[in-house]
Amino acid sequence: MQPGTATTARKRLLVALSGEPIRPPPVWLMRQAGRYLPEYRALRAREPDFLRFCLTPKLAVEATMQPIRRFGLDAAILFSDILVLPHALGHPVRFTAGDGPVLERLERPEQVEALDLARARSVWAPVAETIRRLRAALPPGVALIGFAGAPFTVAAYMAEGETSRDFGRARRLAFAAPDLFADLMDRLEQATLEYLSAQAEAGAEALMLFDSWAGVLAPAQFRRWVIAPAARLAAALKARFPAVKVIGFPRGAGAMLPEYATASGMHGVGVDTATPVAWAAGVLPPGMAGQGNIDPMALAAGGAALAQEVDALIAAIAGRPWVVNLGHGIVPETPPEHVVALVERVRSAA
Ligand code: 1CP
Repeated sequence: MQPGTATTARKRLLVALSGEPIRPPPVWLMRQAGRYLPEYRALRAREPDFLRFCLTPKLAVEATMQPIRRFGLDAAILFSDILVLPHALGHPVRFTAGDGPVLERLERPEQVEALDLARARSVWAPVAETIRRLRAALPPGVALIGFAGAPFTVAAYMAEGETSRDFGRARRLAFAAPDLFADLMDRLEQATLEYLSAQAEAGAEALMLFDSWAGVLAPAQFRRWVIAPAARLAAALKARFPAVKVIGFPRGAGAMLPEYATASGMHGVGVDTATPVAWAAGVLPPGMAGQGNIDPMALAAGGAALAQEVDALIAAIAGRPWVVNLGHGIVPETPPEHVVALVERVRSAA
């Protein structure tokens, strides 16, 4: 068979995202590629500039494939970063070793007006090439997930200029300069739709919207800056690409999760570690898949504690369509053998 033509294989991720409670459930892990893998550290050493690493198809394909070769996961996630989008739009972003991302702090209208979608299309072009190569390289049962940061989380990094515990500067800007913030959000939403569309056209089979900092918002702001854009993006992507599945991850949504799930119309919704799974499984509309939510620290610890967390998750999702994952990304100190143990436990427990 030609590489990439094995479309008849049943991809467990896509089955679960279609609303079917298949067992064993599909499993993949947020940040399944990255620094906890020695082969990733070796590959990264070849390109110290992280954004350039993300935008070099040969390197991004290899980083995406590394966990697939090791662990037999049900999905691959494009190797990239949510901050590739502001970078592509011409907003200054850089990654410093150890300290996370540093961006030009956005606070003036001129900085919003300077965002350039035409330029962005040419900067993100290599991402489409990475996706085409991945579709040809992936084993038949493994689905390919593309992704972007949700507009609020990307705006939060831009307004803050760096990471933060509470993104207070970004929240203050949204209240103090509502027109500027709304303009920024509109432009990011439009760019995100185009960026995710380009990924679907290149062959991504599911698209995930990471709203990692949604949980810092008060309810009214959560509705305006998290739920409303997610609903518009999901509707537009479903209309353009009927076969593609969309997943939203409003991390920290808490009591707002039911409203997000119902209003967003996603095929799947990510559930963070702090959220009770049995409650989440009960409030998601019938046929909507949940995704999560093992504590990344249980994975880092491994052993009996990890086995217990997996068993509890499998019990809590009985009868529901579900994608087993962590509640947030793998931490760098995680021993790779613990991922092997997690995958084995999911497949034998269910
Ligand atoms: O030194 C290095 O190699 C860089 C470390 C690294 C990696 C491996 C960063 C910097 N990003 C990534 C890859 C990445 N980021 C992926 C693909 C890999 C995979 O999942 O297998 C994905 C999906 C992301 C998404 C991402 N980046 C999010 C959303 C998910 C989440 O974790 O909440 C966020 C918030 C970012 C920003 C970012 N990029 C990198 C770091 C260290 C951070 C977090 C900064 C912070 O703490 O605020």
